[in-house]
Amino acid sequence: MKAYMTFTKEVQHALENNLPIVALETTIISHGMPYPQNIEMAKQVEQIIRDNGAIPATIGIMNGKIKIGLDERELEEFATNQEVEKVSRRDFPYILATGKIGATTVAATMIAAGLAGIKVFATGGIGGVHREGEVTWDVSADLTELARTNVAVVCAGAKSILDIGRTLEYLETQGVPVVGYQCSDFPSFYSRESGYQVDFRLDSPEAVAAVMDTKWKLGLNGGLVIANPVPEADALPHEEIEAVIGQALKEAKEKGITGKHVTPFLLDRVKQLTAGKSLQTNISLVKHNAEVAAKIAVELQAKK
Ligand code: PSU
Ligand code: MN
Repeated sequence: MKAYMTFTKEVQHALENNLPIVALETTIISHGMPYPQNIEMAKQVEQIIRDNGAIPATIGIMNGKIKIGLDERELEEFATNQEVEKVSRRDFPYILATGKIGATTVAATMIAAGLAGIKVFATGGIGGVHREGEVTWDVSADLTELARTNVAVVCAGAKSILDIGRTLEYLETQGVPVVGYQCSDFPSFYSRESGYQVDFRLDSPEAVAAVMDTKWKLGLNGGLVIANPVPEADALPHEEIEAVIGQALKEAKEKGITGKHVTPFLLDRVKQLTAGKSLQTNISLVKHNAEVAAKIAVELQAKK
């Protein structure tokens, strides 16, 4: 896969000089938020990573190449082009061979980051086992990627469009540590709680970096989930969001939405049904994750 990768000068320089780097995904830009909030978010998040001492590497696919680091014009393309496809592990060969433009999910970003030697990745929320997954078998490839690829994913937990209990059970089976960053309850994206506990609570970036470093020194391959709750001021009340999610799930079922279209459909409906309130929450939590991820990347690099 390395033959298909290109690096910006900045990321190349950071890799050669062992500087801390934080990977970022493009699906959140192309399929997770509307324009122009998506491009504003993408730029702000990169700036937050720089302000906290690390180099951002937003990852996406264009012209038959996996790009590690995107310039402003390319970010704008991911934010505006309606043709951008959603790329998970399954989709790399098709998107690369056809030269299409592809936004990477958590799973795909982990693959590219892992190969590039980037160990820390900031996003919004991870995919998981969907509600009624025992019937539909809809289990995000993000979970199988977390089982095999050595990247820590800093996120605000998982949205309750998912079955959070089964998602955590799956991660346990696959040996993926779920760390609560300054929290004991696993956050549910819009809300700081889910009613489920994390496996391990850690309160500093150094402590998180130490667990990551130890996992990989032990030869235990795979990722970690670093769950970082949305800042209090931007959290949405649990009951409010549950009602909206119930409605969105009902519509998805009625419309017969399946496969990779399920998550974008639900995200879009939740946004519409909360009249944009969820968007502000989403932006706030991504920025917070970027800050924490940069601090972890700095501490991890200090161990080398
Ligand atoms: N969850 C969110 N926001 C997102 C996604 C998930 O709260 O934008 C995106 C991420 O890119 C994630 C993908 O990797 O959706 C999961 O899609 P699927 O469920 O089809 O695996
Ligand atoms: Mn799915």
